[in-house]
Amino acid sequence: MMVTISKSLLLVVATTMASVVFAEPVKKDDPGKIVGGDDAAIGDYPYFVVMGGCGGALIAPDIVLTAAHCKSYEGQQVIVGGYRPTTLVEGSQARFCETWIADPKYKTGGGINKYDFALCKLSEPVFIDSNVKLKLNEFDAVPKAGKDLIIMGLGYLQEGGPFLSNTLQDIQVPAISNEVCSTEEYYGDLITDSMLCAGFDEGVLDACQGDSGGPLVRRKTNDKDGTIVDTHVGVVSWGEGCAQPKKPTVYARTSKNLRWIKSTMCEMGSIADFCDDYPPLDQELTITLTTDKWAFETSWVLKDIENNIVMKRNYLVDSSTSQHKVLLRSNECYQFILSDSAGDGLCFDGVCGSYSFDLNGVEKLSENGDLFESARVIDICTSDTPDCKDDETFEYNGNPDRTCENWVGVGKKKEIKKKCKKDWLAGKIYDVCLQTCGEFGLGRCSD
Ligand code: 4AZ
Repeated sequence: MMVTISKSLLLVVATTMASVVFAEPVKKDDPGKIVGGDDAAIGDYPYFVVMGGCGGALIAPDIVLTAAHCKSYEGQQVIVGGYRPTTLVEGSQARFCETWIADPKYKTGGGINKYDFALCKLSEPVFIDSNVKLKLNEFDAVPKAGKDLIIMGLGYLQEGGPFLSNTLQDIQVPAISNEVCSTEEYYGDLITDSMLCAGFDEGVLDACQGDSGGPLVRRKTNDKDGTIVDTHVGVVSWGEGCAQPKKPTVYARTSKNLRWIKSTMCEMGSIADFCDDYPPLDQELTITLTTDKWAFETSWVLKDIENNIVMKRNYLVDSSTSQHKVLLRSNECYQFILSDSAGDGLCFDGVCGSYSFDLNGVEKLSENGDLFESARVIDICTSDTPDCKDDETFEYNGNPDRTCENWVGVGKKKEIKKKCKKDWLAGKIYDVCLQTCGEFGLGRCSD
């Protein structure tokens, strides 16, 4: 646990950023409420962004994720790879916030913030050359309670300030389950699913004013090649005071807002890889139709929500089966309109055709041709399918060697199936080990 305080601190009077004073270093044995961080080493958090009053994280070469309750930073200079409040160190790069968008779901009041997310698009991208990578957490079940997380920032060194830090501070704090964080002694019903609490019961180490917007990360180090992957699990958002017992910092939970984050990034014109084909056509719909004895009477169209025709078919061959594959966007609704020009459905002389829909390999609907006369309208809505890859933060029973691949994927097929079906937090292991379990027909990767 990192509990020592930096040795030489240039302390900035918070009220007037212009008046800079040198103060005595904060002593290690200062009582009570210090935020309690260590000086980070230069280069430890190459994605950390100094926003001037808030923190942020570079989540794509040209996008910073921060908190909505920080002011709009449009036009403001920021420091990517920041380590000091107003000067550059090795690895720091200054940019300007070109555009700033706060989450429209963001709400503040009563001392709390909901959906406290905002994005800033940089004037120029920053390509970080480091063995430390940052990715966004996709899994609501992560982090498990008790898991060590890291926060970093240049915020107040103690509740009420007035001193901000002159060097980037970091601390490790354990994740607290929402269940515990919603008990009366903590924050009661102020905690929602889209929040995440982290900190010690007794306080002592904590984020504070000025740390807002900064990332809460789960660090994984690959011992073999020394690469580090930090998973962004939350944005510093709110809390009662700083480092108070049973009043941990509450973070905006990254996994709960990925769709907004990603789609907004792409709408802002980000160069993030996933924006190349945004919004992605990643939902495969298969339509299978068997005609009746008067095939030419049968036709259909598939329309999107704006009434654009996505696909249409008119048939000719009697009593034959055709299969049509079309890629749709996630989380959108489409309309399938099947018509029979003679008004006798998909039937002739009591012999009917049929049709069925299969989304990503899962049958959604199958009907016989006698359910309509002239037209049958079917709404087809897609949902989000997580990328078909294992959650890299998964480790069974806290053992770093028991990852999806190394624990789940080793052994006989039957054994693997059993492991995949095991309960893990609120779900099953196959919810997080998509790829490994999928290979054995259990996860979403299965055919
Ligand atoms: C703030 O004002 C703030 N200890 C952020 C986090 C916490 C308190 C205040 C939590 O930005």
